[in-house]
Amino acid sequence: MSAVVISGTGLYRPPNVITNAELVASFNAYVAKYNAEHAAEIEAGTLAALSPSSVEFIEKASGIKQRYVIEKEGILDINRMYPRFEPRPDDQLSLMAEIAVDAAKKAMAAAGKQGEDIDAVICSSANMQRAYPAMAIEIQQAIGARGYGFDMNVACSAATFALEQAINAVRSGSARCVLVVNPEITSAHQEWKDRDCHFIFGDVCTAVIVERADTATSQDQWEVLGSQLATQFSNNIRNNFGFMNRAEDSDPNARDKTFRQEGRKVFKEVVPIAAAHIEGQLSQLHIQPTDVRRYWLHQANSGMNQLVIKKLINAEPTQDVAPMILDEYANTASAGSIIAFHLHHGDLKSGDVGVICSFGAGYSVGSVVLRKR
Ligand code: CO8
Repeated sequence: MSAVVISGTGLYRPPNVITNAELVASFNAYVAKYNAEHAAEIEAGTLAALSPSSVEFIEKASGIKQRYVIEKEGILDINRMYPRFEPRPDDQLSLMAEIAVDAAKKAMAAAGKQGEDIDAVICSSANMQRAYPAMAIEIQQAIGARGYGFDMNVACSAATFALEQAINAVRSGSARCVLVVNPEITSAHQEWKDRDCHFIFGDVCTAVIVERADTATSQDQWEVLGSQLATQFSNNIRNNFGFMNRAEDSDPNARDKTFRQEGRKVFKEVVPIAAAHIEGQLSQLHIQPTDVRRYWLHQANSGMNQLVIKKLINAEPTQDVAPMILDEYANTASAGSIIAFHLHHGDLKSGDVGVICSFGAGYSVGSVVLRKR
């Protein structure tokens, strides 16, 4: 059986930045307007006043300083507070496919691949733009790939779970070279009106080429030593938006139809799950956690990553051991650990071992152990 390698990655970064200061100014203007409009009910005690947000809270609680978004004006408009996307005709490339193709072309260039070299496309993301046809098939056509394509969703672990499918497809021989794309347009399903989570997410797309080692020509190859997935049901991160909303006669704009979470519970419960997961996988591979040169972890909260690393190596984490990209990109759902890998692997040497690991909604955790060739 041929070894499997990651031979190229690509990143689409949206053109617009929203800083915490801009976000909080807009949110607090919305809060002032809401409270003024509902002054009588608030005074009578029949409605709770909304509380303002703060830059200090956001940075201290999460480590996030800004986020990239595809469209900014609609989000900051206090009479709207979600992005404004133009609907496109069916014969035009859809937005999600467009950002996926951008990231895919960069990953293909890094791996030295043409469209015809790719024989499977997996589009994996926390939310799909439509039900069907699969986004992956539209992307497959746009890049001129052969074979097959399919979509999948495991929320924050969508990328690592897709990597395992790609690795297994190459190992089993059902594909020789797989493109995995993670277009995360989180701004469309983030709740920008809720101060508990309005600062969390950003838009982005990542792409990874997974192929047989004996066909890889890239200068930058990472052999897959193993991948491991685990899930455990939890309602602590949930979004009830779905195709049955209409049949249920429920309000499509109700609060439960966008992202919501019990952030503190998630923090407490997911940290030990993630640390134990990585430790267990490394142990099976006879690798000590302290012998791992770099951890490319899910990017949801800087404190969470510090605790995971402390549990693993019993030392203070540094940017060198576990690089954070959260301050600049915010939480990009499944793409976070892949962005960290994409931006922070160039300095590693042949033989160095690294771990990509995601954790989040589901709960779900996925890890891929790599060795630089
Ligand atoms: N400004 C000021 N104060 C605030 C704000 C704010 N914006 N928000 C909350 N507060 C207040 C609270 O009301 C609370 O006040 P009080 O003590 O009086 O009740 C106080 O600050 C503390 O609030 P929290 O306990 O909520 O604060 P935390 O320290 O727990 O920090 C975090 C909140 C940052 C959310 C933190 O809990 C966290 O990061 N948890 C982990 C979350 C996580 O990892 N989630 C994973 C989600 S991502 C995922 O799985 C993908 C889902 C699919 C993608 C969806 C895309 C849209």
